Amino acid sequence: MRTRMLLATLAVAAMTEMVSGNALAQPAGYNYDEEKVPDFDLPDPLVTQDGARVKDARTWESKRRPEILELFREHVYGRRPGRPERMTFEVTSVDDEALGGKAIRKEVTVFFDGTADGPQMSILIYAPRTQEPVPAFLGLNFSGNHSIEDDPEITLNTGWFRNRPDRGYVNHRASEESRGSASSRWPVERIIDRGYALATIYYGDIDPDFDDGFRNGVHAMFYRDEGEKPAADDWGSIATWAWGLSRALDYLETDENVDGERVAVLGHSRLGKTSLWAGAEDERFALVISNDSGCGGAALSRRRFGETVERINTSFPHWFCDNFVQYNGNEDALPVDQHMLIALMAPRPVYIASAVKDVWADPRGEYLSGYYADPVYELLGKEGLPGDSDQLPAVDQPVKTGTIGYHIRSGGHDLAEYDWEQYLDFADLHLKQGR
Ligand code: GTR
Repeated sequence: MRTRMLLATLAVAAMTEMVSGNALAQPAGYNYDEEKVPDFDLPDPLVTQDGARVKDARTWESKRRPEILELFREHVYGRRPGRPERMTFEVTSVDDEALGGKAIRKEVTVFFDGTADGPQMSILIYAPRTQEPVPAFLGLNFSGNHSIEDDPEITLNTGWFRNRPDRGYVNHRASEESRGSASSRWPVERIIDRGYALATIYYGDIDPDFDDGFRNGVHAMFYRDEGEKPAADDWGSIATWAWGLSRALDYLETDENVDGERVAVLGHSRLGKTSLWAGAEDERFALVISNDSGCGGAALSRRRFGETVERINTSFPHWFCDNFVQYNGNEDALPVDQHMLIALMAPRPVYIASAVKDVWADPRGEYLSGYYADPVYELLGKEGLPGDSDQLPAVDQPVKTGTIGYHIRSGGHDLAEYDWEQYLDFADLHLKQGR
């Protein structure tokens, strides 16, 4: 797996602050030139730490997969606790006639420590009005459950938000004006019409997205001692959000409208990094989708194209575990790269999506993760990425017939209706056909 060589460490330069969810301006001082991508060696997903080649599914499952998972926990995302013993669920609202009568809408509160004043998250669920439980998409949202649909019945989230006065977020709080402000990203009616349920949670319910030394959100439950310092391999925010997705799946497994064995986890950008890590940590997720996840998500770190490990650890010190900082400007020392994260989904279906203008996220690096994960799928008897080419497919020409799906869409950094259409087709293939 020799590609091209490391020339120099890219310095952290002019930091243009970027607003989450906007078509991103590309900060200056980073590499956007394919010719300047350094040569590098990728660790082989099918060679164990002690140098033995993995030749069968059994060795992958019993030895190599657990080894890779541990490496990501220790060096990248951090370790997480299990399911809290005292966790409880409470259905707080149900409307059997939502969306003009075609859907059931409900809200469910998850009390992580079983107490009403402890940490908690609210799941908003839409499901078609059918007799049978249906497959579902589960994804975190950036702006509150009330932002996905302009509906006064959805509880307005009272937690901390990034200010966006133009969308009704002022003084770090959401106002009535913010209802439906993210509806372009959540085509609820279309999802229902295609026979799927949708479940979503505000990511800040699980862990507010700012650096507070791993104290707020659900971390509070696990660091009781004031002076206790989180360990270098303790969970960062991405691992915490991913843990929240597993807790939502714990609930969905009990919901009569949803088939808990057919839940696709999806996320955009930092929440795409999160959906990938959720799928790696929790094999109950039947399908995993990364939308424009970039650095620390689907993009290969060693390419140092667009956002780098150093830049992400500097701008967002709370996203990864503290050990990840060792790889700032030192990507070649990483015992993993992100193709191995994709390989952790195998043999389950995974879809990676990029956008042409989203160069900060390195579309080619996102594609290559799928490409280099493919041998693991082949070993497990699945067609991974169709075509077996290391060249990006044409724009707006999805590759969606294999177990690894991919597209590069025209336009910028966003979760668009086009993306959803491909995910729905991919889900039809893997979660509906043959059942
Ligand atoms: C950017 C960050 C990206 C991506 C994005 C987002 O500022 O550099 O890695 O996660 O935010 O989540 O919107």
